[in-house]
Amino acid sequence: MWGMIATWRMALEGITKGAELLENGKCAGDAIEEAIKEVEDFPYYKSVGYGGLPNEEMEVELDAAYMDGDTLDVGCVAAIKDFKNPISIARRLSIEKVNSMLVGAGAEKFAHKEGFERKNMLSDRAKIHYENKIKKLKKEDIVPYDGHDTVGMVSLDKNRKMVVGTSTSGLFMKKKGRVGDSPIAGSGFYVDSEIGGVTATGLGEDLMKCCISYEVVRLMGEGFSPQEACDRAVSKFDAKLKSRRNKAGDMSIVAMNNKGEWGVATNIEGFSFAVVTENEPPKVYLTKIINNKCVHEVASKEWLDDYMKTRTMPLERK
Ligand code: SD4
Repeated sequence: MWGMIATWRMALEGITKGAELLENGKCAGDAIEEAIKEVEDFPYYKSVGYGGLPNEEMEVELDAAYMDGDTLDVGCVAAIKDFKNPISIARRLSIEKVNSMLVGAGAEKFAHKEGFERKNMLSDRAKIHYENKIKKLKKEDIVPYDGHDTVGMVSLDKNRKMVVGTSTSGLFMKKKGRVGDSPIAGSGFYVDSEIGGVTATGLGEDLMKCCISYEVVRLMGEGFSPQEACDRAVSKFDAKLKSRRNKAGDMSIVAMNNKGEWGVATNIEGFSFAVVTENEPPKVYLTKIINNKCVHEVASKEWLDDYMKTRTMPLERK
């Protein structure tokens, strides 16, 4: 059995490419890297790679991580600027025994020395979003945009190796140097090939309070199905944050075990995700929450068409 699961509709083209690799016997790491690069390179996604929205200072600072479920190696970059594919840098770092998580200037120096491709990641479209936001600021305080479209993917190959990867520009209008959950093991991602893998998207500051990805892998290791493990973790942490702090940030997680079974849970309406397995062609699903449980429906053609139309629609300066 092989398969991939990923956060958000934007992962569809990536997992389709990853599936081809997995089907042809390539490893889970190659599938993840190629699939995430596809999302990083697509200019119309506002929260991953090129075209990602900038921080308060109009700089695109990116976070990414890669984890190998066989060796438990983890590599991460955080707040890195001006490199085309942060996921590839994270993968390269994952084989280092020390210095495997690098931030800012240190990450850039490493990437430069290793010959990774440089690119100005601020697109014209992202600049317009920034300028429009700045104009609105005369009326309101600066607050990070609360949309959240980090791409996180789990892959399983024919040899039962599992890998997880993430890539994000984090929150729009974040402070310079702000790092979310996406490059933090246990919070934004976790994988153990003997059990399964998980990745999260949502408000990083809250996801980190829960170490949610590790918790879901742990629950799967205790025998829960991916769906039960996801439902349990999201409802537990959503309730905990609400009781201790009166509110819980957005949290959505996707999981796959080493048999290719998958599960998804969220505390928001309208979460979408993409899945492919040996038995199921690449598909986008939408979740609904019914009685604290997440129910998944295949996205309609109308929904998919509308998604691409709104993403690529011309953007005007206000
Ligand atoms: C973060 N979890 O940096 C990420 C946000 C997210 O698109 O999912 N962003 O907090």
